[in-house]
Amino acid sequence: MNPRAVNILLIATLAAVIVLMATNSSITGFMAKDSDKNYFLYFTNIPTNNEVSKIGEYANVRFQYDDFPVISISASQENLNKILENKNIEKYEKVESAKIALFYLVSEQRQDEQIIPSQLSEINADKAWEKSEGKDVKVAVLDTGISRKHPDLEQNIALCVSETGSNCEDRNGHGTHTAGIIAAGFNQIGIVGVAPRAKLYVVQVCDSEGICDADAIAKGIEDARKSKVQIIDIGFASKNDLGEIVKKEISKAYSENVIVVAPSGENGGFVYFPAAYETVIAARAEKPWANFGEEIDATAPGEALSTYNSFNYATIAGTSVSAAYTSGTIALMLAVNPELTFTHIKDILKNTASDNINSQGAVLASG
Ligand SMILES: [Ca+2]
Ligand SMILES: [Ca+2]
Repeated sequence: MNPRAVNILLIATLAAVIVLMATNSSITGFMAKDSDKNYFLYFTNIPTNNEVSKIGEYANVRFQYDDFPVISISASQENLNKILENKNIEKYEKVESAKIALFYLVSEQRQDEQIIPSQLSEINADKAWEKSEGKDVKVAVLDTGISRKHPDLEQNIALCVSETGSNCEDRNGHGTHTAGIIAAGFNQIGIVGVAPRAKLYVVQVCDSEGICDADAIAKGIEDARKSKVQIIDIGFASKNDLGEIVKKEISKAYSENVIVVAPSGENGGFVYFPAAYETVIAARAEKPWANFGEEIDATAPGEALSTYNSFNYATIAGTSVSAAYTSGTIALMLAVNPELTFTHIKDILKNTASDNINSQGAVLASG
């Protein structure tokens, strides 16, 4: 055998070992398969460590939740049936996925000299800045992560955690765009966010393709709650209900006076989830493609230039843009009066539905 052939053989052997290591996901010897599906398991009583490790013999345990007797797993139908023999399991649900609330990417550009996007004067944010720049209001951004070294964002990032098994760095661009609308800095470069002195708590729950699994979403809401954020800005939407645990995590956030804001979706139909839940501020754009219904609480711009990957800037159309404008505005309000409740905020937004943020400028200006 010549040396080159030996090398190729060695590489092939190494590759086989790596593949084996990757599929053999746990010390219990459980072998994951591509055809495995993700499920939530709802327990009557909090499962013991023993119960969870027993499940780990048949499935890959994905998430456990601190405040609810629920776990998520990845398993084959056959192994799921074995797991369900445990009488402590009340029910199971398939884990749904949401998608980033993006209609389309209009363009990408450099933006060296700072401009104030026209949307900010449309919503009177620039006038509101005399009263409030959203100083130190904690806003969680649940999306594709963030470009952490972006010079227009870096100073406002307080925390970045990933629930997608990645490292929080945004490989899509959407999360970075959303974060910039809320809190891009007032400096020499790029753009300015609605609340340029708010603090960003980034939770990566969507992958680089913009797909967001409901079990990662539920965990991300838990992360945000535990970080004591005041606002949770959601950048995704789903046609299907995202399941009981997502709804419960959002209700818990609501009971802790955390304001959850979500986009209505972009197929021109009914309001998507989680925006459709009662304990969420649902945001839409005044565009024919933006989903609409009685659940809507805020109308805001649906297209904006904001920060993007590779230290760049991009114009994006989507209801995640509307949600981000709404979250930024709520941050301005909470900096002035941290005691405002969900109901207060919802009333302010609803009473002025057509030019909602416009009058919030007035609300802020009159104190
Ligand atoms: Ca800037
Ligand atoms: Ca609502």
